[in-house]
Amino acid sequence: APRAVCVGEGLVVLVAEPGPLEQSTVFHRTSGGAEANVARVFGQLGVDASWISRVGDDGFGRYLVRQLVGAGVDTSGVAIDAERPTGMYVKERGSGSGDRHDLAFGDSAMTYFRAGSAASALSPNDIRDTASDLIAGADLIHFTGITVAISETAADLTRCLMDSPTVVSFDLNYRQALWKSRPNAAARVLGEHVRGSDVVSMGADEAGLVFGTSDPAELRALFPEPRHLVIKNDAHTVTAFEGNSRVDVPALKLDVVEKIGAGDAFAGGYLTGLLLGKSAVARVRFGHLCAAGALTGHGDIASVLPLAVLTELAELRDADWA
Ligand code: KDG
Repeated sequence: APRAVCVGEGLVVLVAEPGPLEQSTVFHRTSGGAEANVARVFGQLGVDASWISRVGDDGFGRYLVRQLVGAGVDTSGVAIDAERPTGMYVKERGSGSGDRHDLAFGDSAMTYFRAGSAASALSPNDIRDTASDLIAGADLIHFTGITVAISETAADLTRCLMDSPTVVSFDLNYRQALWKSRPNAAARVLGEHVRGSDVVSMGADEAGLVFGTSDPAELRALFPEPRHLVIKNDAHTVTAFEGNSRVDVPALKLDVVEKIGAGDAFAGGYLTGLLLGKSAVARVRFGHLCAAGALTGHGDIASVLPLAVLTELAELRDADWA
């Protein structure tokens, strides 16, 4: 099986019932964190996946590790940090009416409790020892703009990863809240990571916010460096460049319940397709099919179809696809 390593923070997710937070009395606990989510998709699809991270020496940290192990992910590269807590965030679900009427149905508000978390202490030290073997043996390293943004030391780590000879996958994952103390740095630092990676994915909307354009051709002109550049136009279509070739693949038409986590599920599917040597169209369809699992539920985590089913659907004729 292909081997992949995902590097980034895992977060405990508390879904408030009902919102707004001032009135929430019940919280449903689940788990998230972009790179951990991707690792779990890999695990479900039979990719030999490892997660490199730091968690607190607390019940939430143990819970996150257990979730990853349950999905078949190797957690030998996860350090337990006795000094700092496991990060978390609270999710208030939009309903389009009722308590959080300011949020559209399918959108959610995220409130982070992660400053000073165990994972914010990620640094190049975390890829020495055990983890250095994981990195050396991997076919792919995946991380996102969240890892880049959580601290200076974590950004030092992502720069080390970019310098490694392994194929590096970078998902933009622009989180405005994580850049608010230095809003002008986002375009420069994230742009540097786009240029330094081999496989890059970004949402058209976030690309517009960070780089000033959502147009796939303009983004390709801005970033000719990564061999693979994937632009996701919300739920509608995904444009994937490989070198100079371009495919546009429509998404499935779904009743969207909630979007958080869909990008990670897409990345897990797309990258699995890449690791398995699938065509560009099949890779994007793998991504769409996995994203569907996240879009149709409230969790950040997608449960994905078995690989054999994904493969069959990815090979449909265009007319039978969407
Ligand atoms: O992509 C989903 C993630 O945003 C969510 O799981 C939380 O990692 C997270 C973040 O930092 O926003």
